Amino acid sequence: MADGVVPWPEEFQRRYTERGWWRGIALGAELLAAADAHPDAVALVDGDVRLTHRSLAARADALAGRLVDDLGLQREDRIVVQLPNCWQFVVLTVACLRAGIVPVMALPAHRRHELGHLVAHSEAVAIAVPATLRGFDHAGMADELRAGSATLEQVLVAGDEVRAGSADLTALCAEPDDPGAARARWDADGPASRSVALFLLSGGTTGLPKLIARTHDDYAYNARASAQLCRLGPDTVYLGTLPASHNFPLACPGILGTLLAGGRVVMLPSPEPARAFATIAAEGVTVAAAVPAVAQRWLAHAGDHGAGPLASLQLLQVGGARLADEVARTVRPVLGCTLQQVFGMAEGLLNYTRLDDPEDVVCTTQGRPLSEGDEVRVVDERDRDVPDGTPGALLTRGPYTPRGYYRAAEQNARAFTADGWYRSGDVVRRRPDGNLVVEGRDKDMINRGGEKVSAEEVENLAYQLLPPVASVAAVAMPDPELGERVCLYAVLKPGTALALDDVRQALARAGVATSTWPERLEIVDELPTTTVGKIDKSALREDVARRQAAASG
Ligand code: OOB
Repeated sequence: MADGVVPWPEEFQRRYTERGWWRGIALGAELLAAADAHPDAVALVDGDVRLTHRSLAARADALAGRLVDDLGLQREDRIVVQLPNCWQFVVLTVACLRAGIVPVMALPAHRRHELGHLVAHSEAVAIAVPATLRGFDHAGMADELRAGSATLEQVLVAGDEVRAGSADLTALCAEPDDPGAARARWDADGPASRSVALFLLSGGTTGLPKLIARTHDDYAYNARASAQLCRLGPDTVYLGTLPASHNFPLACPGILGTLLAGGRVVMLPSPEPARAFATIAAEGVTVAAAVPAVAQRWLAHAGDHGAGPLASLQLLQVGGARLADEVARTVRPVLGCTLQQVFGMAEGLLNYTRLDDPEDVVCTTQGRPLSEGDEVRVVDERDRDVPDGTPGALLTRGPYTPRGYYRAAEQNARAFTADGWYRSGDVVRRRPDGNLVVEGRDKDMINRGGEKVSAEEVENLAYQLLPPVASVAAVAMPDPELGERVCLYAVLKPGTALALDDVRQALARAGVATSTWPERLEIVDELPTTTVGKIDKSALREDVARRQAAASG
């Protein structure tokens, strides 16, 4: 196991293997075996591009070879992957899994600030970006990052214009002349199943995102068991419209689960309803995943224009943030498909409602653990178990829940118990039937429509970048569309002034992802404190909700 990766204790590794959850097969090899069973079926669709399972596998094996031979990458090297939902993302991911090159799954919204951290912390030697996306010059940013990094050597660009000094990812993904040879190399020399397959990013409560090392054994199980639970098969057509590098669309069961089941993945870079509906109709999509904010937009669109285009859709998974029970109840009547609630985390544990659960369970709970191997405790402030029906903090361990963050001893001491339970920071209630209801959270995070913003990170940036600031607190403010948005409370130094626009400009100059930017600023004389002298964030959350209510009459 690579330095800085916290392993599962031997006895757990043995148990997970004996129970057949860990198969001892690298995820890339498992994907190839699945491709072999349906070589001529279409595996991947992105606009006009349609690749069969055979072609996807051949391109991935060839790309893996080119990354090593032409670009000098080696097994265990890290590559930061920041791509929109496009076919190259899938080919690159499978290529890395075949060769044991480790993708660090960045999000398209990330900017210099976040990517610089990811490159440094993972010691990445390469980064893959689109040329431009929504008017932003990603290739230019990647060049800047390379200039400022001691490790970063290769910039791979997906797009029509690839400047000198960068590698053309699309060209590198070309079909090989000799697919047999491209494949034989990795069949003979693939990565070990216990090794790190990829790094996911933590939703982040403490500053910048932490890296979560997911192994081949654990992540293959994550995707395979999820695919089974969701009854995916060769007839599945999965719509990948949430950012593909996020755990939910990647492997819950998502892109990897669909490919393992021999199904078809349709990549779509945005969940905008008109286009998503048209794509669902054109491609006969059977399964889609959404965050609650997207589900609500789809419901509204179907309300206005009808759900006719969704005739093929059997299952809509919703997760990433709490779905309101009232909204959940409208999914079947309005969209005509089964709803599945997914309460998961990049750190591992996945809870799903089951496809044959009664409507009450599907609409009012966030489901129950995926695996028999998942251990879940609900505890009070002193880590004592509370009875079913009582809200408490969620602790978990299991065959796809790693025992620590990568190279983060200090955070691990807080986020994991001494015997390896992960503290998810969610407050849940377990019903007697085993289903969990997410009641809230005790972590300092703002869940912006499924995108997780660390309050501490916003506060750190405010102190660093805003000279007028004396003290600050970032809190969630309620929002009808996204659930929550970021509100910044600030106490200013005497004689200074600060406007929301100043805050946003400073963050833009520092290259901070826009999802982190506060959308409301409240200047106050002092911040309320609790009896122990900490900033009282629940008082601030109530305060901003009150101000919003007052403003809307
Ligand atoms: C998913 O993963 P992350 O890592 O972006 O965020 C995890 C956190 C959870 O700890 C919880 O606070 C929140 O997101 N969350 C939910 C939820 N699903 C996630 N809160 C309430 N209800 C839900 N259904 O968000 C994620 C990963 C895999 C599958 C699905 C979601």
